[in-house]
Amino acid sequence: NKMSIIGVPMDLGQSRRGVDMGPSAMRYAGAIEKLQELQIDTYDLGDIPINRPDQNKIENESNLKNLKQVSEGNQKLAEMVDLEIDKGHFPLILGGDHSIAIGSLAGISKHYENLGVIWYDAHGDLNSSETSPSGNIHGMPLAASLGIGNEELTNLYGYAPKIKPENIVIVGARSLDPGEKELIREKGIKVFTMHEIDQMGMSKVMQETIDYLKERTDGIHLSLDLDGLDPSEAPGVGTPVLGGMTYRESHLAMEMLAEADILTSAEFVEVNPILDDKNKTATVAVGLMGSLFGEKLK
Ligand code: DIR
Ligand code: MN
Ligand code: MN
Ligand code: MN
Repeated sequence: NKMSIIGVPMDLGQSRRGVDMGPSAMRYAGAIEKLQELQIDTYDLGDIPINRPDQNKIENESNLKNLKQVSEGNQKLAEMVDLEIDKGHFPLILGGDHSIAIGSLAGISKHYENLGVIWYDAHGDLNSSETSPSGNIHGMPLAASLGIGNEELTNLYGYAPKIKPENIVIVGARSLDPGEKELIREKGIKVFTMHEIDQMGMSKVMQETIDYLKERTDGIHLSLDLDGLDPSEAPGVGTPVLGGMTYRESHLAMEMLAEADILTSAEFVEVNPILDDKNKTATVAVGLMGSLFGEKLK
């Protein structure tokens, strides 16, 4: 029942400044206190140092923005996550933009044969340098972890791939780029878009997700991008997309995961306090952590 909190103040995987303050915003919204209330033995390891790019030096060896700093930060994160799992601690990673999932998965997946991933997001994050419309690495972590894209990202922490396409479930997608749709089709990745959530209801979507992953994986990571929620309830994100999952649906999803007791690691990303409304999004994130770590069961 030991949990390690790792903050990753990374905002170089996308173009809106401020998401590097996400870990602070979630701590100020009471993340650590919430976990302690739930009788979790919580170790806050603070934030990983992230190097800023040298503004005087233009790097144009690829169309990947801030590639060097993003991969360096992710390398440090992977080492730290790996170490915490070695100690038997549950890693809870606080972002930072979603590019940090590359490091999280690199550190986690060493410990599993068949790591499952629940990708709770408005986006697929399945772009590569070839398909990305933006050059932003936060749109690429799932592809990179599948071994698709630039080698510095795919081979981070010295091995590839980190995950298998059949062990992924994307929940809440409503903004997929053409290259991402093609990859989803080609690899047969399981996706519950907003259409399915509307039609089936969140309860059935999560039950299917849990049943599907439970029988084929030996560990499950939750990667929760706050832009998966509707921007009316989580406005502090860099790439908001209308028509998202509600606060209530998201709590239900977290409660079902708590009840199923299947998660072995988790991360909360893309909280940007500069774009937020009085730290509302970080507060929502902390509330979701409460449900995810068993508030209802206590
Ligand atoms: C878009 C946005 N698909 C891109 N991705 C985001 O830049 O690749 N992911 N916002 O969370
Ligand atoms: Mn290890
Ligand atoms: Mn994302
Ligand atoms: Mn997103």
